Amino acid sequence: MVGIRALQKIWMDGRLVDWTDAKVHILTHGLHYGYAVFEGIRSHDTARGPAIFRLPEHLDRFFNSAKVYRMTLPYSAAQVGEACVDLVRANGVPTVYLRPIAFSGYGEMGLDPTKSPIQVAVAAWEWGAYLGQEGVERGVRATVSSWVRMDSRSLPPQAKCAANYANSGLAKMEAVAAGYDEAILLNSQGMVAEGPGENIFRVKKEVVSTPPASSGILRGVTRDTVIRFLSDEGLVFQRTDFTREELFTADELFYTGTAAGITPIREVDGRRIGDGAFPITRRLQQRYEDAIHGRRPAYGSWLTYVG
Ligand code: PPE
Repeated sequence: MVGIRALQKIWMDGRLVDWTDAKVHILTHGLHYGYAVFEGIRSHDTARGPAIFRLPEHLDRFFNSAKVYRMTLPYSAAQVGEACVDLVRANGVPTVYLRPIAFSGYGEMGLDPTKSPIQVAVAAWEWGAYLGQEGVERGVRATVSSWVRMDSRSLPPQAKCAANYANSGLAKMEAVAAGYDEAILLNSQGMVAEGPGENIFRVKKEVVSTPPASSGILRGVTRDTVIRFLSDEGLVFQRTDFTREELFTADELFYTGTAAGITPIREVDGRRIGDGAFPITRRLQQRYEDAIHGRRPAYGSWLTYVG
């Protein structure tokens, strides 16, 4: 079963190749040891054609992730950004998810990746709501994972490395096997960290909070977007740790992410969150939809038009 519908092109090592030709050797180093860093970016349709949301911020994180892993990319951020723009244009589909990835390629085996060449690619495909359209509308059911989020002493969560997603995958599979939509991971101090592929926000008595970067999370671009929205909405916001029980007693909870957008969490481990109305989450969702589709001039600088 293949869920992904092929588009025409993929950018690979400096050029656009046909979708079916974007292949690697089975001894690709990064495939064996998880030595790959990646990004997830979205482009959306706007009145002025397709626009990529917060491309420079994603590129910045991409190159920071590479730096943590001593990876020197054979392309500049500007070149990878151009690859994203060229790819959206070449495929002719305005609403896509973009996946830049850099990884240790075919060269040597063994744990030192610096002996293998670094390959870079950008793929794009159509990806609907990460937790389903119904999840965006009605909210999802989450469970606190028995798996602990890895921390910066083991796998630095702020670097978006493929290896981190083994931890995410364990949590995700556990949640789905238990009949939930998604997991919430605690950090090694027992405080709430994030979802397997999303940041998390809590609303209590009109105060909105999210765990700080020091809680061991990926510093999400959507998280940053929401923080800006909160300031523009005049809402009280704090970066603060919170506990598992503070999830249960929240008035509203929601996930944020490029793939997930802003997705309400309506239940955590059998406890209904708030009264189910989620007024602040709904306002933020609306603002986000407007921003990504170019309907809010105040956020116009976040859009890179494909032309
Ligand atoms: N935490 C994690 C662990 C994470 O993977 C993501 C993105 C976020 C937070 C939110 O970051 P941002 O997208 O910059 O707001 N997860 C990506 C999906 C991973 C997947 O392929 O599955 C994404 O949303 O693109």
